[in-house]
Amino acid sequence: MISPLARKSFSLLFLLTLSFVFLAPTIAEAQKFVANYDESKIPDYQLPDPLVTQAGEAVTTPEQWRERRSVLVDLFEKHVYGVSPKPCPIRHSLVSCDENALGGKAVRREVDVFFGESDDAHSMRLLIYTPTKSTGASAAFVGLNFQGNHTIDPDPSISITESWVRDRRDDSTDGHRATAAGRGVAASRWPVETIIDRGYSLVTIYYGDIDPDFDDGFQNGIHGPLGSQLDDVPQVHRWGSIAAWAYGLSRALDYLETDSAIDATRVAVIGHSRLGKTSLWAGASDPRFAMVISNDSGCGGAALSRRAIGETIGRINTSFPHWFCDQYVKYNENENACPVDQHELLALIAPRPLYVASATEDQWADPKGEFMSATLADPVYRLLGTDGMGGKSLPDEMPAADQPIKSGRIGYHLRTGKHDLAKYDWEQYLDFADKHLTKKE
Ligand code: GTR
Repeated sequence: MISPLARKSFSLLFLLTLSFVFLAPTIAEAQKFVANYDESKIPDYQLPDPLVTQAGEAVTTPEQWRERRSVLVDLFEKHVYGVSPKPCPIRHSLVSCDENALGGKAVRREVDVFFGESDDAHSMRLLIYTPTKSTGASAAFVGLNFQGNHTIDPDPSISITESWVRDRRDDSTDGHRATAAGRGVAASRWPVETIIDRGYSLVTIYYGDIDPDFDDGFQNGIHGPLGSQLDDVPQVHRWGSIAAWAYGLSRALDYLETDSAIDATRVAVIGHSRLGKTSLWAGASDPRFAMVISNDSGCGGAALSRRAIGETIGRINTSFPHWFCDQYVKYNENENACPVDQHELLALIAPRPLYVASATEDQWADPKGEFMSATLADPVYRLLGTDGMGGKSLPDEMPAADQPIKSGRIGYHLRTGKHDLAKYDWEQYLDFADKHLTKKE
């Protein structure tokens, strides 16, 4: 005989099991991220004004902006990208030189730049093309690449990176190492010959040389050897990978200041996607970059976080926990609490030329949010005496696809096509550079 009490407990257990079986998948489902692409479902938000101090006072002069700027840099460090160490001394060594690259149009060099003076200092390899016909030092584009320097051009004499690489489904990688099959696979993103023909140098570095792109608790790459300098900085505010990559770009610029073939006062920093987030932070945190280009940088780059459309802070911190500082997690599904938004990152680049680009099929990166961000940086550019986006007033609407806005200090275009760095993008950047990076006599 089963007692009434035992029967009761049995039914309770049965009910609990049943609800677990049916409810657990529903809970998991609810936690699964579903991107919003509907403008009408954007949560209410209020954007911070770059020209209003944290104490609520209006910033009306370039002097006041300088103060405001340093507060904003500090906020971006502590809440978004993390605090980086002070610049370390660098040393460099020439690895290879081809005076007859691209059929004689360019000199191609590989230069290792070391983070520190010691023999065992961590290093990154710069692949440098300079135009042979250039008289004197040339302006340059500097950008990180995703798969290794050997992937940007099929030239078999470019060394294959020995750093950790993300495994691909093809034969360009093998057990997190790059293979010769990857030579030139990213060439469409790096029109070296066109850049050289237009009179510019190109400097590119594999981003994994600086910091391998996986979450290891901020230990590998330069995080390990340089991180000890941040002992006084609370863990939550220490640099993530984007800050480390940006730090690498600044050390590359330190080297370029010593390279007589390149005019380091005329260097544009360029990046696509996560490396576009990186070029923006590099340009914002290092005012020596004379021009800044963000190609499809999206969430944590040029796009406004508070719109929470496409990729969100919560989603990016879940997929890539190592890109930002740990504090940034506080703003997962809580964007309004973040003391800054990304238009203020763009404003930090003022008055230097800034180009933001989006692509029609890249809704994940929120093209509209990228455009709005660029327009919201305009008042800072105007306060500093430039023409901002150009024209007397700002465009009310996004430009149509393939109709670049590039007459002012802030450029923008929406390219037809997918998330990529394409020939069309480069054509606009080269025109923009012709306008802004020409030598001042
Ligand atoms: C995506 C990420 C984007 C962007 C992109 C990339 O997976 O969600 O923010 O950075 O990667 O870098 O290719």
